Amino acid sequence: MTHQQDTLSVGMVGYAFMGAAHSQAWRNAPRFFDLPLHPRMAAVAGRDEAKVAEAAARLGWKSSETSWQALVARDDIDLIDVCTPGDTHAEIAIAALEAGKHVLCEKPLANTVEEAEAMVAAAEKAKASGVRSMVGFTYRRVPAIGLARRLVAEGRLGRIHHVRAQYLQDWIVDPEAPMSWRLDKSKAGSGALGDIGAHIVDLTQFITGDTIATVSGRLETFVKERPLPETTHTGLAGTASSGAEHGTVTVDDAAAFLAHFRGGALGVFEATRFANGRKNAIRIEINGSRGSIAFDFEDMNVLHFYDGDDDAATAGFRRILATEPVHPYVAAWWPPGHLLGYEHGFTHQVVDLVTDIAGGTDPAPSFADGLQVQRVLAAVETSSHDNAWQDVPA
Ligand code: SOE
Repeated sequence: MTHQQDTLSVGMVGYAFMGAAHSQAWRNAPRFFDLPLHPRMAAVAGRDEAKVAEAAARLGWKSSETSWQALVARDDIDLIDVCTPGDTHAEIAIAALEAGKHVLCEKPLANTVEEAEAMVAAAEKAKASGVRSMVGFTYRRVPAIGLARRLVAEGRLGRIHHVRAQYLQDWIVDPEAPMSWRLDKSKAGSGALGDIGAHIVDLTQFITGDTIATVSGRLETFVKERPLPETTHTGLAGTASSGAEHGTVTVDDAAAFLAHFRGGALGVFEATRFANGRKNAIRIEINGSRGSIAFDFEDMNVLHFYDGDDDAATAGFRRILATEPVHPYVAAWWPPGHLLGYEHGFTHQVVDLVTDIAGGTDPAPSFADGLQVQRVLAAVETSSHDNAWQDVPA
């Protein structure tokens, strides 16, 4: 499927926050990792001709298109990278797969279970002709998270009893923070639940190798009306317009839920954009019969590990700096102690995807994994609505 033997020609849709992160990854991956195919940053698509051309020049893309359809129609492109809001994921990804392009799609996979199911069907069909697809849960590719999964898989935690996960942000705690697409259900599907709750659902299932069977949750929208934004945005929250016009927030500001894993573990989850002072805190603690691990993305190079087999006199959580060459992905970067950051997960994602495409293997997380996370999110919404525990279909 590749355009030239040793090249993977990439077209990206969208060029805002995620587009910038993905661009950096496509640029950096071949500079630090020995890749089997060389990514060629062929084109970026967006609706505004001048802005997309400026973004192409700034982010390193060779050309630009003013519609995703034009991008998908180009026969010099092997892979479509979807970095748009959730309401367009299904349409773009399915069209790209049907055109024989590999697809990398931002999380959450879609805005509804139905859309996600259609995407999985398209991905399964395309797979028969060697077309690959992946959903972008990049935090899986933080070295300390990879180490956590390895410890669980090696049995170092024993049987898992507790899974505790929080994703805490505060970028809309100010009631004057303006409306944005992330606060609009028709664009984003859901609020904190899908935007950041999806990450902790994926991460905890990735680390434990287990899946969530049933949930009981509550969603809350603390601020229901917000000023409409100015057209220019600064940061996630943007800038409010000086006029008094307001829009209605149609998604959750926060989600809290209990979960029961198929393997028997009890889970407690929290996803919020109102945790004043917490900027991007992804906190995960897992307790097993032999030990525990604890992680916080605000100190993302570190994994805390408690080994219950240690001598009682000296046992305690040890702070592992996951920057050794033996830790996942780290050997390609800097010497020990020279820390990695947010953007490295995106680079690792490109490395894994390109390696799978070249090797003819299935990338993970697959669209089916994305659908499974979507089912958990939908179950939390239903549980909140019905005030009852809700099973997650296997
Ligand atoms: C905004 O809440 C956001 O950018 C999410 O959309 C990302 O998935 C998360 O990684 C950081 O926060």
